[in-house]
Amino acid sequence: MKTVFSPVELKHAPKNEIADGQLRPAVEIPSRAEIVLRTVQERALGEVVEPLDFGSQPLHRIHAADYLAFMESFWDRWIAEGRTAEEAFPYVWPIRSLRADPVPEHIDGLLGRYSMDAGTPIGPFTFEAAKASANAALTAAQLVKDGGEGSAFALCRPPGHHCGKDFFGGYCFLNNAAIAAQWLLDQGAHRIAILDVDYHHGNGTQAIFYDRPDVLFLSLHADPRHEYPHFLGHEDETGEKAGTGFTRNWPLPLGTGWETYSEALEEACRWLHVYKPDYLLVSLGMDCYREDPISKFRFNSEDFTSLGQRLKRLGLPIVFLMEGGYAVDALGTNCVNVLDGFKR
Ligand code: SP5
Ligand code: ZN
Repeated sequence: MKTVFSPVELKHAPKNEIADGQLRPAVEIPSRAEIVLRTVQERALGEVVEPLDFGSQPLHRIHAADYLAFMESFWDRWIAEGRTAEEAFPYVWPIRSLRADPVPEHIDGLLGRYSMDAGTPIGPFTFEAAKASANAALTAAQLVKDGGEGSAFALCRPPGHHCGKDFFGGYCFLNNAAIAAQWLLDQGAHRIAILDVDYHHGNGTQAIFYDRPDVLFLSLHADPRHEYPHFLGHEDETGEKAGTGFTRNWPLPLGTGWETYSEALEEACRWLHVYKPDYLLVSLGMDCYREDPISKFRFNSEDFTSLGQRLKRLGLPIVFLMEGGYAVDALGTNCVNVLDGFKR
């Protein structure tokens, strides 16, 4: 299986995040991608290729033009404001009773207007890295569509599944899976399924496709009653309008291990079997691991192999896209276990 990765993805290098009432060391850091890359090479998963540049058009198919313009211009504005902090955080949001529009002109208003949380710093090279990450997703999709590959791995960083049409958050700035899904549809595919196995609910991806039947969104994750993103990912969210029935969520209790997880996974696989997508995109987080520093599931490293093996049995063309996973020492092993399990 080929891996798609660009060193430009490493240029987003957050120092801190706001968590637990503190400025804490960031967990979504460049070494995550480096260890996955190294393990891909050590275990000879397959060739590593650089992404092609798909330009801005595929981004505009998912994200709002004003959001993309904000992301593109943000760091220059931050500097022009005379801000000296080496990374930016939002602190005020247009929640209930406040107006998202008109879009503010003040830099702090803009940050809040286009974000969902205070845990996702923006630095000088954040958007450049996010675009490289999206290009990795698109290139992996193209390898499977035109390159004669039955599967490909987009080593995406920063991740994508929390950010929506017009907001960043959850360490995500461009929704890589959504961008790749829409690109495949625009190339002539009829139905795409996205299976999100990151520990956190993929709120951004769900919201983007919530009213559409051409993208089936399935997510297994920690119950949002007890875990980030807190405000989406409940069992009763099943889509709306033409998309009714094309979203499914399996919120699972804190402490979930492979035994419980795999039962929910079997249900998700049945949905995939019925839907018969042209392509399956897997939002692949490794944060279900028992040692993950911000998560509370109990996967062992071998369970990631089982996950890959189960996905193989679906017999679908598949694009893996990396999302979360913060136990850096084991991240390479856990990620390549999925991909290796899939190959076997
Ligand atoms: C892509 C992805 O996995 N994003 C996750 C974003 C989670 N951000 C908020 C994490 C808050 C964790 N709080 C628990 C801290 C334990 N000390
Ligand atoms: Zn996650």
